[in-house]
Amino acid sequence: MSEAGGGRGCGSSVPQRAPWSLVAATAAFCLVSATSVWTAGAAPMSREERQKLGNQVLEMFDHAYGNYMEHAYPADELMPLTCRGRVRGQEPSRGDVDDALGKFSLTLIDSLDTLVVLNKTKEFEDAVRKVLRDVNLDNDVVVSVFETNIRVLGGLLGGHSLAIMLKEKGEYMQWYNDELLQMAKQLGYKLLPAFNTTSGLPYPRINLKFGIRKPEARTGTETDTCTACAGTLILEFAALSRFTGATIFEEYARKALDFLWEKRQRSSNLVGVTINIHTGDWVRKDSGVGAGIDSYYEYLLKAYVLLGDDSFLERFNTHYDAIMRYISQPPLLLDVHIHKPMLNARTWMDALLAFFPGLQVLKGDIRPAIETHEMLYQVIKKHNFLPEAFTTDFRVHWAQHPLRPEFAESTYFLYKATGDPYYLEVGKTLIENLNKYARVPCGFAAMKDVRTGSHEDRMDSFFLAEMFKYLYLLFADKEDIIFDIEDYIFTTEAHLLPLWLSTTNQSISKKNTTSEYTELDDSNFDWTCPNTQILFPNDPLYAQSIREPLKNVVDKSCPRGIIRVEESFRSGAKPPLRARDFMATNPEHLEILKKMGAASSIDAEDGLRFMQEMIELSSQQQKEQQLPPRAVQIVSHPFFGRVVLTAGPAQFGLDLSKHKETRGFVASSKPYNGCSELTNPEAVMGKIALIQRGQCMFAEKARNIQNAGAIGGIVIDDNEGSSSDTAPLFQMAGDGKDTDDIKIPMLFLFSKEGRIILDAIREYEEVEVLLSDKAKDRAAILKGKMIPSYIINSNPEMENEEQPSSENDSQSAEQITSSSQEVDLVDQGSPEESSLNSQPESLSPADTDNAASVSPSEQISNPMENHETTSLDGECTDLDNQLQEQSETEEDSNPNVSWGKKVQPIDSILADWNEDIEAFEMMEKDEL
Ligand code: DMJ
Repeated sequence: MSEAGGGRGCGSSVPQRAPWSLVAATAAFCLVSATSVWTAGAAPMSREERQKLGNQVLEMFDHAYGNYMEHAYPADELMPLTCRGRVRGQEPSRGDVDDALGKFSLTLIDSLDTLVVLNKTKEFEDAVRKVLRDVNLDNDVVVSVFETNIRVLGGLLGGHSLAIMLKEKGEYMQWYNDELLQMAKQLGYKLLPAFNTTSGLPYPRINLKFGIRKPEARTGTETDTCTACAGTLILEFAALSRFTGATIFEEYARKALDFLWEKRQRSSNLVGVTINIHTGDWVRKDSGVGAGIDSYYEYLLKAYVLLGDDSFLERFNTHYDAIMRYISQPPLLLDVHIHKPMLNARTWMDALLAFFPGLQVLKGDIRPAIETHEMLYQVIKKHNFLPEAFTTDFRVHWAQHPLRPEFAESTYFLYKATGDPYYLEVGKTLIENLNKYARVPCGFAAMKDVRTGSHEDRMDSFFLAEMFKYLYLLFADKEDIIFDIEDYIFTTEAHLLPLWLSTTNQSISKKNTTSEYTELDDSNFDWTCPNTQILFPNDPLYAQSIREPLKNVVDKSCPRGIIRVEESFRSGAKPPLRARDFMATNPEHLEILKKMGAASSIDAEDGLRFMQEMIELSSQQQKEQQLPPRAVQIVSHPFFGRVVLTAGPAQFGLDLSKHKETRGFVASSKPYNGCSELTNPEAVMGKIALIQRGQCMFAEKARNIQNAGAIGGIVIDDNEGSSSDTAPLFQMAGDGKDTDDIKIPMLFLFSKEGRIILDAIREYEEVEVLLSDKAKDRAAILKGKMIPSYIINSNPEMENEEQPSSENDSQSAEQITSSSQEVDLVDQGSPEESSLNSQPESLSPADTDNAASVSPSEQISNPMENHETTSLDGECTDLDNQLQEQSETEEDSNPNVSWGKKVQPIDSILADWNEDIEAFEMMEKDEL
């Protein structure tokens, strides 16, 4: 294997050999792995335990990959609840999410190099043969250029990179003759028409068969794309060019990056979330490090590492400086406006930003990486997973979690950089949570709602491409991997590209490197190499000391506003009018409102923030009027609580958030619509009645089944094919009359979720469910039942032992029920059980969220007053102090950061006023 020698060095401390030789293993191109120097802090984890966890990751991968291959392949993805493949066009459309699916066996391609990392060489060889035999890249499907690039092109190139490595070793893949590379090239040519714009930014979508322009293409009318979509191509495209010698790919990807750089907001050096591909105007001017932008930054730094082109590092460092100045408010990363970077654009963060600490490790900026990672970990500990979006005071903003790997990625890189065994414990928790909450008989299911624990029929391909790689590598020693991972760089989808590409076919970069960078202030560019041995040579407690002050940041968080603003009013100036206090009948308020944007730039900023708060407040209020979703958990054999369906609540009947859950066997009512007195009361008596939606009011159905003796009801949508994946949940309204007579709980399931219960009845006859506000712990559910112990413990090793074959889990579970491994939980008193019992139902995360329903900015109507109040109960002092210190430090070290000084000219603010309001509204609409 040749070494990477082409890239620009990092100053004199860079080792002569392959400066980025640790890129893949540590993601820290200048960091020396600190794993060997660790001597104190969190208790070290024994080799034995690490191996055990590594084996557990292997078993989990087998469960995910095996079920995909058995039940879904050649479809793009597995639907783990219904245990079948997701074929585009055959399922209700989920919108943009489906643009990753090109009928090209996505999950298989995305999994290729994971197989090699996990030492499954034989399976890799089989998988490559299948790809070559079965995959068609010429389907009449419109796909996302970004997703196809990172998952499919990246997957083929990662597969090719490891195929040639294995071939060179002489044992496996001896027959391989660059076939994956040829496929990658074919796909590369299919993507090129997307770049046919004057700007060079690619269209967001392309038809694999018909391209962009042909009438049959059904695409090519888009005007906007996201920054990450246009800026996350260079690694794959450059690798394709350098592997094949066809320079065009690298040229096109470079041109798109050049254009984005040109269009950066010149005073803030930030980029927006979406850009017009024809005019280059920013469409969304909010800027963060998460959704829509994330991997643009990642690829600038990694392109420098892989291609050795200084211009990429210069750009990255310029952006990084801006990110740290405006977006980073450790431990938070908050979106701002590109042209008003001191103004936060929202009060919530998205889960995609969890990759950023890993990128900071690569950059060598460890402290903020540790801080943000710690904050994220505490959010995970609160909700078991990272919700898609969460507020600055750590409430759930968007409750979904599609098993994203970003946090595992950052955990891995932080472990490699610090050697702190704390990060191994973090990884262990991730494994436990996946097994406990996401594992279903047929794979791993995304979380529909982290608060209820309900599932979605979805297992994205990135779960196999990334999650298992990072988790396995976290616990692996060098000898556990059959090749030297340090010779590779990870793409954003964790595909491996060899560093020796930096010295291959370099002519492209030489030819196209622009010389515009002379205009930049070179002092921004950090050419030195942070090195963990220098950063904390004698202080193995370094990482711990950074985490320590943050250890209660989530549990004891106080709602926070935009601290930098609040600080400026502590001196006694009159606090600004806040949205929550505004009364249209108050003349003083109206006067203040009139003044906003007219008298001074500070007033204008107040006005802008006021508008932002009004919009947030109104959307918050809308949300508050809605009851949170509920859960239907199937507890009988063979589900044992492992399948949780998202259910809509009713505005009448028993409120499941206030009462104990209702548990019972299900029975279909007759008539099925439940609109008249039931003719089968004996069948539904003491059971949970299933009723079809339609033909009469929900309340009428409830009364009819209640009169027949049912203890609860589930209304199933009559609209065939409807699903909570594709339609927003709603609550069942009453009939306009007094509904106090309805005492039983009623829940609503869309047709697809309802079908899972109906199918279960057909197959197993007796189906028992739990109606509740959130999924219940399996140990508590199964108390007193004779069930296999692996179900309780989620102990995959035992699951393996007990499953006689790789047949589907339902059958295996059936056999195990009567095996000698049965456990009676009556006497066990597991810790989970006792903690569940000791926790009042009303303290569920969902309720807590509801209780704290006022938005963070609203709660700080008077910062001083609020500060005192919260300090009194002793809960918020640390965070407040820390944030105050941070704010003071920022002001000390960077005069630009002072709110009072950092104001834009009033006319520029006024000019942007309308656009901002539109942007806020848009943000609220499309969330991420
Ligand atoms: C992956 O497909 C890639 O990591 C991408 O860059 C964004 N995130 C998803 C997984 O969350």
